[in-house]
Amino acid sequence: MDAQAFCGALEHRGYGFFSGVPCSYLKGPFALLEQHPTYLPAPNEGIALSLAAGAELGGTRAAVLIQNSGLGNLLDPLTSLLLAYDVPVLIVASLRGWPRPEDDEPHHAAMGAGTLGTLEAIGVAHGVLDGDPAGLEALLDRAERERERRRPFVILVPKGTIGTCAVPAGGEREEPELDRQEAVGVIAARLTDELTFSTTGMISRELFAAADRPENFYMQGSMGHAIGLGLGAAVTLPHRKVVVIDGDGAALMHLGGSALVGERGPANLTHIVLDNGSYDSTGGQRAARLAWAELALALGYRTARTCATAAELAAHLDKIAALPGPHMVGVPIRRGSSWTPPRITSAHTNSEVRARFQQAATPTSPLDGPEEPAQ
Ligand SMILES: Cc1ncc(C[n+]2csc(CCOP(=O)(O)OP(=O)(O)O)c2C)c(N)n1
Repeated sequence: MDAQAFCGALEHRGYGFFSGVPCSYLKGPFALLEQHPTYLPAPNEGIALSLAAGAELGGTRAAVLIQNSGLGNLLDPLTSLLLAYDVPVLIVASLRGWPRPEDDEPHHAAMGAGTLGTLEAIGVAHGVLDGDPAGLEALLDRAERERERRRPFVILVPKGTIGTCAVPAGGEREEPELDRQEAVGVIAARLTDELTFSTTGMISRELFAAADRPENFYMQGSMGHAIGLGLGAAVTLPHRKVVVIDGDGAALMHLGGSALVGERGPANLTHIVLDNGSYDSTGGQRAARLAWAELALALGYRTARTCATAAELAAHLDKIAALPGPHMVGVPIRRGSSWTPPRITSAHTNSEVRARFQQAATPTSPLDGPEEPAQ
């Protein structure tokens, strides 16, 4: 089905407010909705749903577009806000990992198999789009009937059901000097024995391509949680240096993790945010913008700096290697990339990534391991 026809059908039914977090299966609708005056790119799917509920309370029909992996972020406001206060919102969710989980990346398997059952378990009506415009109208009719009962409705979108169209260029700032490959290349060249957590999507694939090493934990899936992983490891392994390579969209998704970094202040943690102002891995959709260095200082990080060139980034990473953190390094990078790095699963299963990382993190058992530092 054509993306224009899909969005047109929603607007025809009176939907006038849109929010969401992108999925590559919904690239077409996102490209069109980004041009809509009342589209708000949400930091996470739960916030998208609360924005939509606010719009509904204000009298405007609202729709939220998400990847089914984001159902976990959205379940609380779906159950304890929409269902509890009778607020009808239309949710459009892609179906990664469905119908055959083995045809998709492993981090989509459990939610792919469990999306329909989860909705059934909480009693939210839903239907799977088949790419036929008449099928969409039938689903929107069902959404209408749920709306009369003041209930939400979920349209589930399998792979290849809605066509893509080009994402409009950002154009709101000067083109950064670095691209993702260059920035990750500079960082990777400086990694020795640091435990390194890289974020969901292309950034992890880029690190894998630049320097595959046991100390790399490629966190595909669980978007926004790389900083939580890094902080947990930094606090429990204070004798090890920990580097988190984040995307701006992911860092924003669970920004609370960064607040805890500032509050706890682990000296051995460096948080690098590659900032392209977009969700590049899912097609380059616009993301909310933040001044990462300024924000980190306000949160309590010990040092923070924006590095816009390869030379500046290299010199700064060398300098802070000898200084106590936590450090924030913001790196403006261009949207898009001249190549597509390979998937990590082309070489390693997730279990291998985890096992060799653990071996590198604690080569000896905790009993013979390094002594606890004095408190
Ligand atoms: C909870 C959740 N929502 C959405 C996605 C889909 N997704 C995968 S990567 C990505 C974009 C990440 O953006 P950013 O962190 O800025 O890194 P970039 O892709 O720009 O390198 C999105 C939206 C996901 N994996 N999980």
